[in-house]
Amino acid sequence: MQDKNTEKQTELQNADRRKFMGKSALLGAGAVAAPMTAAMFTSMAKAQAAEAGKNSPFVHPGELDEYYGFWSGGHSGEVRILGIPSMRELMRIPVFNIDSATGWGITNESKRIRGEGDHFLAGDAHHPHMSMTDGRYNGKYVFINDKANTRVARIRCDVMKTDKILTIPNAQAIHGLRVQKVPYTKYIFCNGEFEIPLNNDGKESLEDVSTYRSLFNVIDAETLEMAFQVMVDGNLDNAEADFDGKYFAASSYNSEMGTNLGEMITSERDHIVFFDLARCEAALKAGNFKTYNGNEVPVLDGRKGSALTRYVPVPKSPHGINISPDGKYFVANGKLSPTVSIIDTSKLDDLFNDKIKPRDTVIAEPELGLGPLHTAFDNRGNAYTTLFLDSQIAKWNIEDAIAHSQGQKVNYLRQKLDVHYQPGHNHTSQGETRDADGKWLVALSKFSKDRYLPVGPLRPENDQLIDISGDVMKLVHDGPTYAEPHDCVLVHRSKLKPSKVWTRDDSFFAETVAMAKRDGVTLETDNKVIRDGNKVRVYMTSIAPNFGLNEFKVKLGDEVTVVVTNLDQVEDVTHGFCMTNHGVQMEISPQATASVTFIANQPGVQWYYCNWFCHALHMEMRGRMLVEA
Ligand code: RUQ
Ligand code: CUA
Repeated sequence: MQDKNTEKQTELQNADRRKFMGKSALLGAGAVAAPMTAAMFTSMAKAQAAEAGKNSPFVHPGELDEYYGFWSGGHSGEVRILGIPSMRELMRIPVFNIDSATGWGITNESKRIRGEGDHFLAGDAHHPHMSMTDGRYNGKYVFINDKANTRVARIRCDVMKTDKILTIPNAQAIHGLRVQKVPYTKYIFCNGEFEIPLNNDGKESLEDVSTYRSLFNVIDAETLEMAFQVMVDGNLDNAEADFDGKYFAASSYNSEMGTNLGEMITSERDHIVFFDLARCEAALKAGNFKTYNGNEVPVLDGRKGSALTRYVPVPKSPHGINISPDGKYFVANGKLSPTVSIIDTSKLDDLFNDKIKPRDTVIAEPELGLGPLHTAFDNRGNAYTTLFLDSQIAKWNIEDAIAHSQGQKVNYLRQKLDVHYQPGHNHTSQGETRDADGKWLVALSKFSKDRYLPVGPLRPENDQLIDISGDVMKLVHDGPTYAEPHDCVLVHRSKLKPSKVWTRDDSFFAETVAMAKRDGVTLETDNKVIRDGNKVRVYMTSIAPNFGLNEFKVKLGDEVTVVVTNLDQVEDVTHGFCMTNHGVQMEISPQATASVTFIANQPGVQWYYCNWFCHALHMEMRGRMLVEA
């Protein structure tokens, strides 16, 4: 946020920077040029004269933001919560990563949730999406994919912790992920991006590309278990759901099934594949599926010619697929084509009943600029498309674009706004739901270049906040972020009611409670050491600034499990437990129980301490593990 003078200054600097960016952007591009017509310029000039919105990005000290932003943490593997419009980072939720502060990946509770993928230390999160009821956020869960290790995770929005992680079989590299919007999020679905042999056991078809497939994955949202998979032609990239509860869509940039860049971009058109949910469920019921790789997950055949799918050709290596909040149009973003393809959802029934041809569903293909990747929407019929190569957001009107394609002389382009630099996703406030409100747009720019103080060769990305409430878009804030947050969603704060303290019967630590019960221990009152062979379980309470046990004794080589229960009732009084020189630490928030298991492999006096600041005597909150040799 800046005053008038610095604003002018930055504008001048920008002109210079952009010349340089334009060149470097086009170098690797191989893209088609999109000349702007004179008419486009006039209409844009008009728009520039129009009013910018007056949304204030200022959230003064002590004031609260209007929206929760759920941000992917990219290849950091986490999810972050930002406040919008302040763009302040409010919390980090470890998911696929290991987190030293909370003990995610260290505690027994998190290891249970991390399950079979617990040995992975890395992840690549892309697409966070919240569960919905009737096309509106319901505040229950946020789902996120892990491209790196073919997983999907679920975050509980009451406590903002990951509560389930599923490794997807038969597929490789989960990319696009969306939730069913209507009638409610029964399913989430996600794309296996990389093509692999159906039975990928290394015994056959290693080289024979004709046996490679990508799978569309449908997951039960409540159990987070596989419902079914659909085999397709071509690979799969991004995904989207309609507002009728009937069709899912996915984009394919490699319809060629090439294995190198040249092969992947040969076709002028790739496709969007549509899935008919009812037909898929019927096929499943009728047992029309096969299984692979020795697991039980049903795989339906949705290749070309199947009743389950339809393939709509669109130019060229499409990336994002986004639906307008009125449910009328899917917009496929051309990436290597300067166009987006508008697909009329009201024509999908006819398409699936073979009354029309796939291309008949494409009612307009407006030209927007170079490198369209993703489109977001307001509540006034406008769409906002990121132009990766042009480093711009194109604002355009959907109905005008359709009228234009029908031969009417209307300008559909409203404005192009420079962003810094090279945006991937963008997202409007509640724009993927019926509650799209047209207030804010976030552009997730892949490069920050010169926007911040230099911090070494590795730079942050740049998430920019744009006021879209007026006739023209206005850039109001630059937000540096780490490790490519691909995507985010902006959820009005009224949709969420996070807990302030844990409840003692929470399932998050239920197994630890059950273990205590077997040991005859009441976690809320007892401080006890239980020996079971060379396994030692140490139960202690914590209440600022004391651990219930000042010391406990074990033998060298014992497997020690420390269970800490935080008895503080006061909001925000979190304790920690760190055993020095053992790589062990964890968070225990108010009314929670957390546990960690390690080997007492060093003799002598080993101090443990509380590492979340809790009290004036926080430094004194420590005790001794006495290890007998
Ligand atoms: S997708 S921009 Cu995962 Cu576009 Cu990254
Ligand atoms: Cu308890 Cu710091």
